[in-house]
Amino acid sequence: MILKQCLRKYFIMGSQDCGKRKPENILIEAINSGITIFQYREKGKGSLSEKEQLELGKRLRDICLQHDIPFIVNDNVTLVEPLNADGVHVGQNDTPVSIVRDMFPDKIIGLSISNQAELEQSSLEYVDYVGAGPVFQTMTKPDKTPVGLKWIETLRHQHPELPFVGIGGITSSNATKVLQAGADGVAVISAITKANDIKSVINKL
Ligand code: 3NM
Repeated sequence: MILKQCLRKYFIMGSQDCGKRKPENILIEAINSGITIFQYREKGKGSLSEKEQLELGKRLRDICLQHDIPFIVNDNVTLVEPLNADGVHVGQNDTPVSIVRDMFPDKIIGLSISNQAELEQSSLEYVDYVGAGPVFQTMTKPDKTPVGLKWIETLRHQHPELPFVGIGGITSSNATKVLQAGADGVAVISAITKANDIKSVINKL
């Protein structure tokens, strides 16, 4: 599948996002409901040790493989090879994308870009897609100020062909606005991990 299509419904999850539910079960339900790509993001309060990350990562990786869903890891480049990930997503303060590209010439590389200054300092030539946000206020990253739909419009205007997703505070109620503003897709954590009815949420994304 071409990357822009893969980005359409981008699900991100780590064990810390799942409450009492099993990450494996949430992932399977999300895949059966129509997500198009998955990122394993084990991060922050309640996240697993490195050894446990590797174990859960392998189980989630296998589920994606069985269903032909691209599997991306967040930040941690040391997980890419052990998990045989399809790609890695990094932030502005993680391993620089030029180095990530040297390490993984053929993998998908994603980069978070939240504003014009970050855009100008980013080496887009090494990047396959961008995550733009937080579009709206989000409890998953409560300290980050939302950049709004304006940033989505600005990024699309400046880079008409760049594959990118909006991220941060996106729900079934506001996803359409993010797409209309120019994003190729929407990336969500809590809209899916906290949903009572995962299928219904993903249908509306
Ligand atoms: N990155 P939710 S916002 C992981 O702006 C992440 O780069 C962001 O979680 C960014 O869907 C975010 O629960 C959190 O709002 C997304």
